[in-house]
Amino acid sequence: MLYHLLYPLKEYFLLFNVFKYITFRTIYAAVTAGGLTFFLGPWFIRKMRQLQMGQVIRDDGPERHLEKAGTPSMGGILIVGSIAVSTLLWADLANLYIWTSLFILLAFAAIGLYDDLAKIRKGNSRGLPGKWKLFWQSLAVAAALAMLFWKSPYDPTLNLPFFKNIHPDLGTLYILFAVLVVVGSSNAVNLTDGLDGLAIGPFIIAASVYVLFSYLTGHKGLASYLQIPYIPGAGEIAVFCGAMVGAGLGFLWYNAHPAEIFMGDVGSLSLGGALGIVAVITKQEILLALVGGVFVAEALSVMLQVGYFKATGGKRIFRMAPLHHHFELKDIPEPKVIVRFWIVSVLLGLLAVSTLKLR
Ligand code: 57M
Repeated sequence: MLYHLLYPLKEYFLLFNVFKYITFRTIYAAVTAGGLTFFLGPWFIRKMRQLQMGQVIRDDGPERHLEKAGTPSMGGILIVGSIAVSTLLWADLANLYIWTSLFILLAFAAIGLYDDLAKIRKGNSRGLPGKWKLFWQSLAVAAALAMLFWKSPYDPTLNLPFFKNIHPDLGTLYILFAVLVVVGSSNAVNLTDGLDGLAIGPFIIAASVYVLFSYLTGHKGLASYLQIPYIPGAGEIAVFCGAMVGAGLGFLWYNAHPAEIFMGDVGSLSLGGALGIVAVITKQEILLALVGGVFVAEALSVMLQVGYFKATGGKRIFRMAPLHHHFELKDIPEPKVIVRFWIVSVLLGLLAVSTLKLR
C-alpha cells in the first residue's frame, strides 16, 4: 500500500524513489512484522490466558511436557496477522504472486485455527481429523494454483540443486506435485513444532533463503548470470518472505525456551504452507527439501516409525517419533536439542545458497 501511496510522490521528493526498490521494502517488511509481533506479543499472551486458550498436553509423551500444560497457544494468529499487515503495507499489491501467497497463508491459518479450537473445545489433542485436514489443504492449494496458472501456462519442469542441466519434466503431473509440496511442507512444519522454538527457528532460516532466491528469480540480469529461472514479478515475493522472517523473529522472542506461548496449528500449518507456495512460485520446489531439511527429517522419522511399527506389530526404530522426542527421551536437555536443530538448519541454508554457484 505504501508503495502505491508514496512511490508516485517521487515527482515532488526524490527520496520517495526508494519505495521502488524491493530490497528496501523487504527490509522494512521484516522490521514492521517483527515490531508488530514483538510489541503486541505481551498483550496477545495476556488475552489468550484470559480466554483460557491454553495448550492441552498429551499424557503419552515425554514427561517433561506435562509441566507445559496451560501455556497459551495460537500464537500463529499474531504471526500470520503481522505477516499479512506488513505485506499489505510494503508489497506491490498489483502482483498476483503476493495475493496467491497471502491466500495460502490465510487459508491454511483458517484450517489450523479450526483445529486448535476443536482441540480446546474437546479438551484433548484430537482436533480436525487428519483426512479432513488434508482435504481442505489440498483444496486451498488447488485454488491457489488455479489463480497462478489461469492465464499464464505453468512450467512443468523441475530445477535440481547442484545440477543445472537436468530438468525433469513432469507434464500435467506437475500440478499434483505442486499440491504435494505445499501440503507436505505444511504438515512437516506442524510435526516439527513440538519443542520451544524448534519450528520457528528453521522456519526463519528457510524464509531468509527464499528472500534471496525470490529476489534473484525476479531479477533478469542476476537470474541469467546465475542460471536460475527468471520469473518476472517473482522478486516481489522477497517482500512477503521478509515479513515472514520478521514475524518469525518477533515470535521467537516469546517462544524461546521456556516458551510463554506456542504457535498452535494456526501457525505451523500456515507457515509451512506459505514456504511451500513460495517454493512453487520461485520454481525452487526441490530446494525446499534441502532448505527445510529439518522438517523433512522430522516427517520422515514419523513415516519410518509408523511404517515399521505397523509392519513389525509394535517394534520401533526411534524411542519416539517425531525425531525430537527421540532425543528428549535420550535425556538430552530440551534447549540443547533445539539449538542443535537450529545449527543443522543454518548449515542446510548455507548449502542451499551455495547451489547458486555450485551447479
Ligand atoms: C503436533 N504438537 C505437539 C502446539 C504447537 C502421526 C503422529 C506422529 C503425529 C504427531 C503429532 O500430532 N504431531 C503434530 C505436534 C504439541 O504442540 C502443539 O501443537 C502445535 C503444533 N501443531 O504449536 O500448540 C506439544 O508440543 C510441545 N511444544 C513445545 N513448544 C512449542 O513451542 O514444547 C509445542 C510447541 C505441546 C508442547 O508439549 O503440547 C505435540 O507433540 O503434541 N504425534 C506425535 O507427535 C506423537 N507421536 C507418536 O505417537 N509416536 C508414536 C508413533 C508410532 C506414531 C511413537 O513413536 O511411538 C507424540 N506426541 C506427543 N506425545 N505429544 C506422542 C506423545
